Parts: sequence; structure tokens; C-alpha cells
Amino acid sequence: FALAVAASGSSFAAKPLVMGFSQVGAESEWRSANTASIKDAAKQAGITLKFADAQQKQENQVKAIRSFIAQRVDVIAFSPVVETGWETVLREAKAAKIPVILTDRAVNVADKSLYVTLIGSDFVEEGRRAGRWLADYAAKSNKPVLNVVELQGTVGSAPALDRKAGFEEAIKGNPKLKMLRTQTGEFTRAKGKEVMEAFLKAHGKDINVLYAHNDDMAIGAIQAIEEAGLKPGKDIIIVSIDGVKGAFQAMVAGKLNVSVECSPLLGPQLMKAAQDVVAGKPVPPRIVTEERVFPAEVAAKELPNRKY
Ligand code: GYE
Repeated sequence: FALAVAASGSSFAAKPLVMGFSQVGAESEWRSANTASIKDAAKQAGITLKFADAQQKQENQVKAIRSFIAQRVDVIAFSPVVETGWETVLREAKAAKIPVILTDRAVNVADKSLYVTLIGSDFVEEGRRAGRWLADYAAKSNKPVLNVVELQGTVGSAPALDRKAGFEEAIKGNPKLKMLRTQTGEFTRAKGKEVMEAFLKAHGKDINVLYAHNDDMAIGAIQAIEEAGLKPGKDIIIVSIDGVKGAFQAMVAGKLNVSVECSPLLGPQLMKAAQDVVAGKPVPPRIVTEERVFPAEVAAKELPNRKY
């Protein structure tokens, strides 16, 4: 009898926490680093991770979340591909008493009790930082007006909506900056290149500036600019967001002018929040990542320190 008690007692104490995580996809360097951070941090924390890749489709995320509910995981975490359309599935998780943690991207729901916390960046601020850098650049330029084209991220996603809004806020009423064209490049290199080609076909040398919502689209666009016989970083000034290694390499090569940092290393904070929630400890409703701005002048010095 004593033995049986000891055995069940110890197996209870050792039962690892189980997390279901639904990832957006593998669309960018940022996303790959984010996935690696989450997998590593789960291992470090002794958390059993059930990982599902949604391939940029909301319906796949909804399916994954329903399957996590059916498996009765201890906690569900996900990075929502778009902001809207989450009420039903989040209510199902709440009814099953499974706490939900959002990472990276926000959802647009009226009932804030449908999730515990959102861990990630302030995308509006990132957009403002990009806009402020450009406003400073424009102030020093001897050209009277700079024509800007914009490559937006995934339509309806929090980072695309917020980075657009923050940028617009920072350049609003600036007589030296004129928005020529804006279109989605879906956060990928291939689409960034394709849309930049179309911009160049329509406006050619009239384009002075590219604002890309992420580095991957900027890197795709750099190729398009070079293929059009122009010099990226010189003929067309390029401002982007994320701060991935590829962006630092492009800056060192003189092809990208600035990258606003957005850290994908959210794994450790996510695991900590999950452990706290399951242990019944209070967790703040918003956990904001700390970030910087890297102009090309500091790229060579910073590149060796970059972790993603
Ligand atoms: O900037 C982009 C990725 O949601 C912050 O998604 C993330 C964005 C990131 O595809 O590269």
C-alpha cells in the first residue's frame, strides 16, 4: 500500500505541462527564428509541445485549436494569422477551461477574457520608428519630394495593419513625402519581388523610397530593383522591419538603409507565462517585447551579435 502511494505521488509530480501551439507558417526568416525559439524554450522548460504549422491559413489554425481542445492540452498558444474571426473557437477553448495565450499577433475580439495575455511587439511603434527614420532622411535630402511605395504584410494581420498605421502617423502632413503605391507582398520574398517589379514597371525612376513591412519583402524587392538596373539603397532608399540576419547582410552590402527591430525570440516568455497560468499565478494581459532601430551605419558592428 505504501509503495503504491509513493508511485502515484511521484508520477503526479513529474507530469509535464502540455502546450498546443498553432504557428502561422514559415513565410519569413522572422517566422523560422520564432518557431526555433518556441521549440527550444519548450524543451528547456520541460514542456511537451504539440506544434502545428497552419501554412498561413486561418482555417488550419481553427482546426489545430479544436484538436488541442479535443486532446485536452493544459494550455493553448497561437500566433493568429489575421485579427478577425476568432470568437467561436476561443469560446470553445474557454468552455473547455483551457487557457489561451496569444504570441506575436493580436486578435480583434470584444471579450478580452477569451485569452490570458498577448506576448509580442508593439507593431504601431515599429511603423512609427520606420516613418520617423524616413522623415529625418527626407529633411536632409535636397530633393523637394520623395515618392514612396509600400509593401504591406499579410492582409488583415495585426503587423500589416499596425505597421501601416504607425508609419502613416509619423509621416502625416510631411510635404516632402508622398505615398505613390501600396500593396501587399504577403510577408514573403517571392511576393515582395513580384510586386516591386510591378511598381517599377508602372513608375520606374519616379520611385525614391520603399517601405517594406518586413525584411524578407525588402530582400525580394532588392532583387527586382537590381534586375531593373537600379541601385537598391541608393537610387531607391529602403526601410524595413524585423532586423533578421539577411537584413544586416543587405545593410553591410549597402543595399538596405535601415531595419527596425522586431524580436521573434518569444519562446522563453511564452513558457514562463504558460507555467504561471497553469499554476494559477497572475499574468499581465500584455507583455511587450523590447526592441531597437538599426541604421546601416551600425550593421557591420552589430551583425556578429545577432541571434536570428
Ligand atoms: O514581421 C514577419 C512575419 O508577425 C511580427 O510576421 C510577425 C511578422 C514578421 O512574417 O516577417
